[in-house]
Amino acid sequence: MTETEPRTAFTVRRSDFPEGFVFATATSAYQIEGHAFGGAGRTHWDSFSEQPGKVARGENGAVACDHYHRWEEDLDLIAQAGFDGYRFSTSWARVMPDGETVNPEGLDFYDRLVDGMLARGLKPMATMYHWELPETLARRGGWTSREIPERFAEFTRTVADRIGDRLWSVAPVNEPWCVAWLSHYLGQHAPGLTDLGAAAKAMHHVCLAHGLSAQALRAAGVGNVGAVCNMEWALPASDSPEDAAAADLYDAIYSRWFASAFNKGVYPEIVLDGLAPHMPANWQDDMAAIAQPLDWFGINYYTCSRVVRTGGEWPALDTVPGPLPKTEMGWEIAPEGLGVLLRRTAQDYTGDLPIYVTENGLAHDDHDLRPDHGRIDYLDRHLAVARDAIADGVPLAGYTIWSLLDNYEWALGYDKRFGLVHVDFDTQARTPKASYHGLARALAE
Ligand code: IFM
Repeated sequence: MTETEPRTAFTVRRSDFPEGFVFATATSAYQIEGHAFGGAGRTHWDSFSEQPGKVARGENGAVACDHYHRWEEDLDLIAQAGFDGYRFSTSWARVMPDGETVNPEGLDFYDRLVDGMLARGLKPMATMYHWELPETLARRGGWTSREIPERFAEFTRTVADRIGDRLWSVAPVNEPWCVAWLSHYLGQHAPGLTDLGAAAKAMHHVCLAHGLSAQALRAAGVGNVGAVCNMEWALPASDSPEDAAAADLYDAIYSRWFASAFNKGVYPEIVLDGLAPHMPANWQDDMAAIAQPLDWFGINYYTCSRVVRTGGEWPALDTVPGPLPKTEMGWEIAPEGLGVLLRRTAQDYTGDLPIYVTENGLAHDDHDLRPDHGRIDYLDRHLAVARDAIADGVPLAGYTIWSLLDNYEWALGYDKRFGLVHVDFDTQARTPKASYHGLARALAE
């Protein structure tokens, strides 16, 4: 096989990784559970999807994959593939429909789910927040308000008091860049704002939420607390110094802001140059609370971006399509970037701390159940890069595939299929894809 020929079977296998390396797969609450069930409250995604033009076909997570009722079948699929762990998330609006008052059914659901994982030998890897903000809190300003980090810490303590004794690992917030920048500056996710002032506040409050929650989790006796940040490999679109500077700024906003705040307690100066006038009052006083000691650091990696300098107001940059083959999301397939970001994160931010790839995967054209060889190829190439990073000394301790199931891909609705398992959204039938079977073989070897 040549380097460019697509792989139709995994070449990488479990034995290529160190003893104890954790292979897992991931989902998130709103994307799979079915928020119409079990007394969950309305979230800002419910209201966002009702706004014309915000979400493809106006789809929402009311039913999603009906995981609320089918969780046992789904956990069986994870265990039968030979995974060691399951990265799931808890919905704030399920546990506290108005953001403050506990819904016992919500806590009961996560209790059953965690016990179900343990019964199947799966490590419960929890994320406390994967984007479904209770609508009541969204109406009070959401992530632009300082109230949210404090309420969030309360919520995570409530979850920890119920299931914290059985969790293998916990991260407070999934992909803080999406919570803040994508949702308040780029306007692509709920609440859909395009406002630099709101984005600056959200960029800080989501960091504070991480820190206060990490403190609350530890106070509740929970161990193995980490962080999950998404990173993109930012490349200048041309050789010009302007594009190089724009790519550096893009990288700082996307990939360095959170890694630096969580691990070093400082924000990159190059980003503060633009955000400082809009930051919440006395934000500097929160930096010590943000930089809580962590047990591990997670990176979600999917793609690279080609950055250009534009005119106009700070940050005056944009991205343009690049030349590499693309996934169904239109994202370039650039496994090399995973290696670059793993090495840089260890070197500049986390040192000896274990790093996990907490998400990697692709949307593939799986509508008709033909073998998803493109997914096998994508995952195999990224796994090979992860293996090589370990050989170079990166303390990478695990790798998580997004996603177990085809699910609700946020503003793009149900059309983009990321699952190892196909979901028929009319019947809710689950059908493992070729990648699922191939992985099961690779993990067994
Ligand atoms: O589906 C999302 C997930 O919710 C967070 N990380 C990226 C995935 C693919 O876009």
